[in-house]
Amino acid sequence: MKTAIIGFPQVGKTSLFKILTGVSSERRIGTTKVQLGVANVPDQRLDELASVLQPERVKPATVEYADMPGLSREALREPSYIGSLRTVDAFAHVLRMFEDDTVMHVEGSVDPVRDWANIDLELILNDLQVIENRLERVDKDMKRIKDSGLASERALLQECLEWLEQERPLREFDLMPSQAKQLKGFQFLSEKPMLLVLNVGDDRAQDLADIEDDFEADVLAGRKHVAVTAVCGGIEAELADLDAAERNEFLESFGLSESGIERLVAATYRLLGLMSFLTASKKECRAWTIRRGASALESAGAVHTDFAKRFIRAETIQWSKLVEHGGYARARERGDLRLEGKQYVVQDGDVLLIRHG
Ligand SMILES: Nc1nc2c(ncn2[C@@H]2O[C@H](COP(=O)(O)OP(=O)(O)OP(=O)(O)O)[C@@H](O)[C@H]2O)c(=O)[nH]1
Ligand SMILES: [Mg+2]
Repeated sequence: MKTAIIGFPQVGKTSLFKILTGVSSERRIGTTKVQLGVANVPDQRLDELASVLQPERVKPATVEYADMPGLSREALREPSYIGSLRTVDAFAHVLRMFEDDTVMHVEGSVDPVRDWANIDLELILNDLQVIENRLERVDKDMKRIKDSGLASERALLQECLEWLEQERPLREFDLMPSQAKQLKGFQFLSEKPMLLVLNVGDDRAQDLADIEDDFEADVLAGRKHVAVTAVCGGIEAELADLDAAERNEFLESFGLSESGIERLVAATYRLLGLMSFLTASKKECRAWTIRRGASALESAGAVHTDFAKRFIRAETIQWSKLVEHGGYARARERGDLRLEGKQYVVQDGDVLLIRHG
């Protein structure tokens, strides 16, 4: 699962990316500089399990981020830039809310709602172009060959076209699963789920929660596949250099109780429709990423493809029960370790012991 960090130039994308992933090296994809890095998904459950089982290793689930250069109409004409955008699962759109005269703003003033609309418009225009090109091609083909597939594709694309022409992103267009499948190959930019990241100045650190709530109520009401989270990029950058004790003190000095970065990662995870199940042994406690609604068989496959192929059953228990029992032995004794088959729909926070041949 990969999320691209997008936004206008100089809004704080790279700063956030570095804090999220700890990565500061650069890698080139084509002519576009894109940095890739991995962030751990904070998980209280994993920590509690680990404190009971004392494993050799603890491995949280991860989300991959790509730090994109500033978005503009020109950038969107570059094939390598577009290519890096198309292949991700979601966007984290950084919106500047901090005031700083020494940092250039493309539009000359701070206005996150306008900036969001402008970037969305660029994504919409790009999708429109793709659809217009494809429709031209389809029309030509329909004159030569009879193909019911082409006709249904044409009808669907035409609907999308009309939607986009009203300057509405495809993420808000209600698609049936079969239609979503039909469109998947186009990798439309305005169809991707969007996390808006409000990058707030240090002076308003105390208001983070209010800023987020207001934005959600005033701007996001009725909009689909979009979420918002507010962070103080400046504070987070300084946090990254502190040890645990200093961090808390520093956060408190701004009236904050937790780092916004953890909330940002958790929000990305939710937006992508993901959840975690856990595996726990003396060797390793680990969180694994699966989509919501995934079966025990799919979950086994996330650990190892062979586990899915030779799946027999999964011994299952909620993480809190396992912690309560202090380990498997007592959980099994008390009959709290259930046997589940391939079709079992895994629940967020389930601990699975996968039995395989
Ligand atoms: N005051 C303030 N400055 C910030 C904050 N976040 C980033 N900056 C500054 O803004 C400038 C741009 O930050 P970057 O993280 O490089 O922004 P970017 O979006 O990656 O920029 P491009 O890659 O050029 O599009 C730097 O000088 C940062 O120090 C913030 O929260 N507050
Ligand atoms: Mg940058």
